[in-house]
Amino acid sequence: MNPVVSVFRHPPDGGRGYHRDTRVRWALEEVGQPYSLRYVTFSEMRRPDYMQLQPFGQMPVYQEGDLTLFESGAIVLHIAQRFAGLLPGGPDARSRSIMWMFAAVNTIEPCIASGSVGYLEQRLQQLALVLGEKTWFEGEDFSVGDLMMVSVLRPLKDSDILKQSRRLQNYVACGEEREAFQRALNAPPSVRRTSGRSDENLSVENFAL
Ligand SMILES: N[C@@H](CCC(=O)N[C@@H](CS)C(=O)NCC(=O)O)C(=O)O
Repeated sequence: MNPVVSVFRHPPDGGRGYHRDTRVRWALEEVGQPYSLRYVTFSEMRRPDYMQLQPFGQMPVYQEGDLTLFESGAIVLHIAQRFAGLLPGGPDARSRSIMWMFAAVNTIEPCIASGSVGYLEQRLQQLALVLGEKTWFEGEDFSVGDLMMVSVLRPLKDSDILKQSRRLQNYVACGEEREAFQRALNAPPSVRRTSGRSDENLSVENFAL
């Protein structure tokens, strides 16, 4: 049975792919694994049956047979380990690729969430320095580390802070140009929201988007 990924029925970002299901669907697209979607509303995410799957009442949730996972980082790592295509062959390169994945969710993403511009500028300068003129962190080969780093940096792409770094801007653009990313971004068009509030009677301000 194909994996099932939960996605917002009415994505508050209007379908721009900034929610954390995109990284999961991108990973599945990269490895060529077909999947199904479960559309959830904010209210449904508060129901006991959903909270048994995701104790914080958030998305994404990933279900594959008897396995249920939450936390987008854990899900993407599982996909990379379960299906070929996102982890390099050599053990050292594999570990480095996973290290970059953690750097994205554990160092860069919290820094973005902190809202501290000075702190973020410093981290991004350091990140750009390590990337150098390489296309990806492991050189020519795209890996799960890049998938997660691009996913985390994407929401900054129109901000002055990312515009300061040609390298990181190119890096994000290269990620977004990948066919697998485009498939993840453009599917499923049916969930796109054209106007209006995100969900029934629950206020969006109270949620992590
Ligand atoms: N650390 C979690 C964060 C999940 C998260 O913040 N999900 C957001 C959508 S991107 C959400 O469900 N927000 C609704 C809420 O917090 O109620 C992950 O990476 O999966």
